[in-house]
Amino acid sequence: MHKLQLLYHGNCFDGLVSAAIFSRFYREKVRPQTEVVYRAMAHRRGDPYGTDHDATFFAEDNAVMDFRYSPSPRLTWWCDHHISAFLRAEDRSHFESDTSGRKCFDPSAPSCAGLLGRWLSNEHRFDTRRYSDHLYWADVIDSARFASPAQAVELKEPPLQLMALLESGLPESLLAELIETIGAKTLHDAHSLAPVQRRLAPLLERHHQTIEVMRERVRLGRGVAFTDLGDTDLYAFNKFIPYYLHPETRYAVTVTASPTRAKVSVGSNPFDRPDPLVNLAELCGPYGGGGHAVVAAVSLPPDELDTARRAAEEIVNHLRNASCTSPMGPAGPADV
Ligand SMILES: [Mn+2]
Repeated sequence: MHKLQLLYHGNCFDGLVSAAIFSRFYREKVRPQTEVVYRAMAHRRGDPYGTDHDATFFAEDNAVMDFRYSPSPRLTWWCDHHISAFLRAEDRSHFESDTSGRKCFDPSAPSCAGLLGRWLSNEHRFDTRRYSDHLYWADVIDSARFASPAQAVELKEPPLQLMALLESGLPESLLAELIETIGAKTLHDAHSLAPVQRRLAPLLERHHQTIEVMRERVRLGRGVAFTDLGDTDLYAFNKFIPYYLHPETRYAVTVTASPTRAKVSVGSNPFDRPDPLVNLAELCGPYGGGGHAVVAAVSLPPDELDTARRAAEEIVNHLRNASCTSPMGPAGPADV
């Protein structure tokens, strides 16, 4: 049977919703008799597609959603909104000279799923009205437009629990089941899947434990909240906890160590965005990281925790100095 390989940003609500919508679109509008092979992608040092892109894109059709561009002629569909989408300048020119009508990029889009939904409905006559709830939550989650730090941390709504579950890392088989369910049904149905419910209970318990550990450890200086969780197994932390604990936080830098990577997560307070903002994707770039201007990360192999800590220290210092030169001054507004 005809094969579509669908590569998507894994462990990410937006990546999954994008994959779900594209998969349905492809089988409804492009080629109904298709076997879809899903592949979750993660940002890492070096080229995530390996040295031979043509070999990575092995299927008849290869689509990438919510993840980096490749100039390989075997990449036939692409949609992304990451400002770090192009590894090299020539990749960007390659995309700009594309005339297939099957590639879409807009770094101003709050979510890839939202961008994909508008593009498929406007350019490819795909009815996305059934996905209005999906797209609403993808926009909220991927651009961190939560109503409050409490909404983002207390995780009462089912889509937010799905978000937390995805960030914790799931096996590819469950990711594929989730993509299929999200594409065919509601987010509520995806949330109700037995393997989802089974994993959620211990995850939410750990989440509350993480809040308490971060409460004890976070060091706030000049608006930068630094937390080192590298000696714990609390690597799937909710990135809004620092802003929930200390609303005056401008940037949060957190070191974590999981079995698969040492990581520095760098974010800016979405409820009180620093202005001017340090571009965090650019700040993480020299360490092999990337992401968005407002939230980015550096991921290293698991045995490079010390390197991650040194990178975190430099990033914290940079951000504290940046805070120093802001109009607010090092101590924030004067008391009145
Ligand atoms: Mn995204």
